[in-house]
Amino acid sequence: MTMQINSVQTQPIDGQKPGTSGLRKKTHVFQAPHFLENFIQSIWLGIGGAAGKTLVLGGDGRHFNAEAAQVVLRMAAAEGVARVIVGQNALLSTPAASNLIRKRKADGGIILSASHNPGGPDGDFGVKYNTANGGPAPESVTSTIYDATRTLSEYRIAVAQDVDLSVIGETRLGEMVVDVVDPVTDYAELMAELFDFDAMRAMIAGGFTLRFDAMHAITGPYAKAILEGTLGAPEGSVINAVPLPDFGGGHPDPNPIWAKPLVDEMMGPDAPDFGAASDGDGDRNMIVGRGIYVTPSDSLAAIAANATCAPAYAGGLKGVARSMPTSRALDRVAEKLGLPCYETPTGWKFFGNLLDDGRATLCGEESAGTGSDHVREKDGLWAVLMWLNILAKRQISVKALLEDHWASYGRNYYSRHDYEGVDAAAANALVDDLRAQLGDLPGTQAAGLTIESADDFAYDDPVDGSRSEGQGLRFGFTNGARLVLRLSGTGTEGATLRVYLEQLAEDYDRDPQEALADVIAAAEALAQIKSRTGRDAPDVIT
Ligand code: VG1
Ligand code: CO
Repeated sequence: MTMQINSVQTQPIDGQKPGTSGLRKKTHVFQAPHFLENFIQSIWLGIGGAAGKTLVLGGDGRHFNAEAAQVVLRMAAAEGVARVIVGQNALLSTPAASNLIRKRKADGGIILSASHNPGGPDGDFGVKYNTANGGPAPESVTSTIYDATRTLSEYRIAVAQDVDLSVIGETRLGEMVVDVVDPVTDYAELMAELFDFDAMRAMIAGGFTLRFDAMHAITGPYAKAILEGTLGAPEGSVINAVPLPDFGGGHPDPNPIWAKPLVDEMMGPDAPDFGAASDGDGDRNMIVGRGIYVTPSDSLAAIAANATCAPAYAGGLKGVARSMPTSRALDRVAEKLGLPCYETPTGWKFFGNLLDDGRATLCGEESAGTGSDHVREKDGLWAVLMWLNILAKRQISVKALLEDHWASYGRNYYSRHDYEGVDAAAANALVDDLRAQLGDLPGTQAAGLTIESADDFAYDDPVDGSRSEGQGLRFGFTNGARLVLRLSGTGTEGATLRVYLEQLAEDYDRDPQEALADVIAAAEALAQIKSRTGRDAPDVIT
C-alpha cells in the first residue's frame, strides 16, 4: 500500500523552546495551524531523523490528546518510522511511557501532556520527548530541537484516516507498524517485581484503609488495577478514577491546595490510614497520613531511610539525588547511611545520567516527584507503593514513622511559596536585581538573619561534563536556614515566582509556616516580593 505524503510549507513559530519538562502552551496555541506539526518535525530533526526508529507514544488524556496522537502517527509514518508503540486510546502515564521505552528497547518516545497544568479548551497542552534510556531529553537534545524550530520551512505528513487506537494489537499506517498496547499491563508487572505485594496485601486484608485520589487524570486506571485489583483495597479506595479531558475542571496538581478534599478527609475524624494523590500525567505524588501531611522533601528522605523494606532495594541504595530547591532532609539520611548525595537543577532530566551511570538509585524533588532507577521519570504510583511497602514491613502509621524520622535526624521545616501569573518583566527584574547583588551579600543581614552564602546555582554533570547555569538563586544563613528563588519553567501565563524556604531544627512539632517565619521575612527583605509582584501573599503554599 503506498501512502500519499504531503510536504507542507511552513515558517518558524516563535516560542517553541522546551521548558523544565517539554513544550507547554495553551491548548488553542497547540491547535493553531502548523504549531504541533512544526514542533514534531523539529523533534525528528533534533534527534537526527526518525526513519527506521521505534517510538513510544501516549499521553495523559487531556483535551486534544487523541487528535494530537493521530498527527504524530501520520508524521511518523511520513518520516519512515518503523514502529510506534501506542497506549490504548493514546493513553500512557509518563512513568509507564518511560518503562515501555526501556522494556521494548525503543529509540525514544513522545508524551502528550502538560502534567499538572489544567487541561481543556482553555487549559494547557504539552509535548515531551524522551530518549532511549526512557528519560526526558537532556538539554543538548532539547536545544537542538529548539534550534530546528527556528529554521523550519517544511514538514511532512501522511494523508490517511485516523488509526483506530481503541483496539489492542498491531495495525499498519502505510509501512509503519502501529502497536496498540494496554497502558497498564507492563507497568503493573514492573511494580510487582519491585515491591512486596504479599506484605501489602496482608496489611490491607488486615484492615488498613487507604484513599487514592486520581484527580480525574491518568493514574486512575493504574491505581484501580494495582491498589484495588492486585492489592485488594476495597472498591472506592481509588476516587476520581476516570480520566477526563478537562480533569473534571480541576487542577491535577497533588498538593494541599488542589487536592484539598483528600487532605480534609485525611485530617477528619474518619480518616483512612493512608491517603495519596497523583498529577495529570502520573509522575508526581502526594502522601498524607491520618492527621498528617507529608512534605515531599520529607517523603523523599523517609523513603531513602527505609528503602531496604522493598525487595528491589533490599541490598541498599547506590546513592541519592535531589533537585537543588528540595530540602536537605535527604542529605542527612545520606550522611548517616554513607551514601553519595547529588544536588541537581530542577527537572527530572538532570537525574538521567546519575541513574544511567549507577551513581544514584533514588531521586526526588520538592514538587512531589520521587522515583528510582526502575524507570527514568519520576513515578507517582511507585512512591505510593513504596510508602505502602514500608508501612507494611514496619507495621507503623505514617505519623509515627515521620516522628521517628524527625527524632533521629532532626526536622528540615520546609515550604514553597508560589506567586503565579506575575508580570513577566517584574519577575525577571526581581531575579536579575537580586542576582546582581549576590557577591556582596555574604556577611550581611536580612531581617535579622546573617547570610553565609549566596550564589546562582550552576550544575556540572559529573557524568557527561555538561554545565547548566542560572538554575536558581540560593542563600544559606548562619542559623541553618536556606532560601531559594527561581522562576518556573512550566507555566504558560506570565511568570511564576517560586520561593523555597527551609529551616533546620532539632524539634519537630511546630507549624512549618511558624518555624519558617524568620526566613520568610528574610526573603521579603532581600527580594521585596510584595512590592515587586503587587501581591500580599503567595497564591499557593505547599
Ligand atoms: C515544576 C517543578 C519541577 C518539576 C517540573 C515538571 O517545574 O518545580 O520540580 O520537575 O514542574 O514536573 P517548574 O519549572 O515549574 O518549577 V511535571 O509533573 O509538570 O512533568
Ligand atoms: Co507530571
